[in-house]
Amino acid sequence: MIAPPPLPARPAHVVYVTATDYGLSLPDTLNAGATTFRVVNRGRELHHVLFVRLAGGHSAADLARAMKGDAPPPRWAELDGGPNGVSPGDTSLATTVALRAGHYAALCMIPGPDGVPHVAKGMITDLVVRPAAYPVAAAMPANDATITMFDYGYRSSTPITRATREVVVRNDGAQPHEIELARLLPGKTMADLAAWAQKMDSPPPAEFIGGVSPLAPGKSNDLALSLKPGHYAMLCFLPDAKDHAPHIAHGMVHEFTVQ
Ligand SMILES: [Cu+2]
Repeated sequence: MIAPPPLPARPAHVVYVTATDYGLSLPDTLNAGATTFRVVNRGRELHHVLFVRLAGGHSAADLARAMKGDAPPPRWAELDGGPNGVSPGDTSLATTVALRAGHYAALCMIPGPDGVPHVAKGMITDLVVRPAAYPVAAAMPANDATITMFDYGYRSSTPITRATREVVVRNDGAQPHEIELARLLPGKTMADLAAWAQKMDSPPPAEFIGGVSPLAPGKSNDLALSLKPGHYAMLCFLPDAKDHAPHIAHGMVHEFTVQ
């Protein structure tokens, strides 16, 4: 009997997902286990990848239909994160998702200037995850900080600095949450970013560098950081379950400076 080779501490390969206006290109089949993704944005609008695990034999097309209008994801769809929004022309930070065998949809929920989420323009595709030969949890990378998301805010186990590399991001809230990481352009403030986010119809006062796409309560992703000096904000744009206002309006913003 041949033993499987030992697993590297960090997954050796990265799956690059190409985003265009309006499509996502990625493999249609992957193996279960900790899988690291980066989004390459070849479009003119902001894009991310959100992995949604589908139960009950549902497909990506079923999910697209169920999410028409402003409807929240249905009960059979579990938000599993992924690499969050990255500015046009850039490649996102690497985000690791513990894929489990089954059927997923990969999609972009970010709206354009017209307010229509990209998923409604066809930016959604099916992903089949095959069973792996080893336990999924064993392959998640080691980490040096944990960021906890809650209703409504972020808590970091240790300050985020230039030296911070692997971060576990976990949702301890009762609602889904995300981390969108923005680096403010020189001279711009959080107020400028908040004002821009209301309409998104002008060039943003920040660079979006990725993060963790929406995660269901209790779920986690790993985020690989390598931050250059600057003024950053992590934000959650998800609509609130009660008043539908984006979570940034409930104070879900964390500003920090990297020296
Ligand atoms: Cu949130």
